Amino acid sequence: MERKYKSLVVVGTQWGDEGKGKITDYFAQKADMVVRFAGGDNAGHMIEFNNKRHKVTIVPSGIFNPEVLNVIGNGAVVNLEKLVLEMQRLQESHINTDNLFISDRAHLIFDWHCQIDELQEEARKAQKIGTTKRGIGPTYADKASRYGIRVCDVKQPNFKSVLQENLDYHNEIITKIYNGNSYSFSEVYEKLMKYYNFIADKIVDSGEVVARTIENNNFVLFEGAQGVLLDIDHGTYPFVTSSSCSANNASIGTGIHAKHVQKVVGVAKAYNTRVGAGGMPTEITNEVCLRIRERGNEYGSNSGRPRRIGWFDAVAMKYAVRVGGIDELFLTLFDVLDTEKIIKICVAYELDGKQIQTMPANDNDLLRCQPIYIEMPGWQTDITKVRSYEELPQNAKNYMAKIAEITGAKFLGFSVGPDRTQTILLK
Ligand code: 2SA
Ligand code: MG
Repeated sequence: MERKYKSLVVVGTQWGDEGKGKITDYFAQKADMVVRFAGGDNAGHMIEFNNKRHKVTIVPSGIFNPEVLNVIGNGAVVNLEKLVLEMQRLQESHINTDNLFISDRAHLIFDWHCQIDELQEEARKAQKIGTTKRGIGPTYADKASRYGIRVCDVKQPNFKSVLQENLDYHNEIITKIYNGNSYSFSEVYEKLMKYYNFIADKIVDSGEVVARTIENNNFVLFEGAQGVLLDIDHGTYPFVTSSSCSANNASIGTGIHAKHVQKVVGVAKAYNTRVGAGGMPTEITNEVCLRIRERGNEYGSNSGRPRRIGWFDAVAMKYAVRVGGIDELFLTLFDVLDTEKIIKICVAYELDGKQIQTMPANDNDLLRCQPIYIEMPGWQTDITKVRSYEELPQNAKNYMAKIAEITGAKFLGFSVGPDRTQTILLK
């Protein structure tokens, strides 16, 4: 791949698990820096090369390239224990983590956030979100309500009293509202310092280092987590995550101006999946669902939950392309559809007797949307060994062309398997 950009954002266009890790890794091989700008260890980014599969949840996917600097930006939320354990796991696999840095402005996930996440889910009745229980929602809620603790706070002289007040506040919520387990100051402080000391020399002002890298004409890759349909503002609220996972947040979540963001690549799975609750108009539960789930290994990479499966939803994709400012799409898990005789694409919804072509704002409305499909003949050929667009069977080319036609987006490439060699650029 030629290096054409100074900055590029890779985001998911559906409900996460589109293969962002793989596509980020593809571009990271030419990048100078990879930056995470949203989410926390709720993400599960898989990268496979040399017959070995790696997973990262909070460490940026650029870590597999020794020359690349990796930064966790201020828009991400960080569980220091999880971060350090992930770094150690990578080191055991001979992946060097010296080039990893963390924003001084990132908010910290504490154990109480994880417990509150779990207790809130239990307490919800009709509106269980199906979170990953990684404390993501409670940490972003604290950030917004000014109860958050940031990386830069830990070394302040008054930190112990700040932590004590913060702990009292969370203990109160946990015990009085949810009847949960409280925390002692010493257990929290000692654990925090143990892991903080591992990363103390990695703390940076992410805006400063990212801006400097771009100014020096180097290539910065912004790595999204989750997907546009899980975005706190533009996703299927309330069944969303708690961060802005669209490309718009690449600037806010790292500390640079939006004018530095040159191009946005949206990763789109060849069908739809969703893990967690909420409307999903193209969901299927028949034998096609079971086949796709097995062929695509559609289980939560952290939680192991079986993912819900659906046909490609072009209405949702068109929406994600618009909201997400997506310039080009990368089609992933294309080979999973190899065995299908008929492949459906949802081109409109029927809501209360009317055809619509945009996503409704309310999840109750989305639940009532009936998909209107077109059917396309499958290619019924193994495409995992395809290494150029020209080698694709005609029906597979037609499928891509149809998606491009309906969504108005162009394709930059596609992928036919988990290995690095199975990622193909169109031009
Ligand atoms: P949370 O934990 O507060 O962010 O959950 C809120 C919703 O966001 C969904 N979500 C995800 N969806 C797909 N993949 C995710 N990452 C893991 C993976 C998930 C896993 O890669 O497989 O292991 O289960 C992810 N993270 C959050 C979540 O399902 C809720 O719908
Ligand atoms: Mg994932």
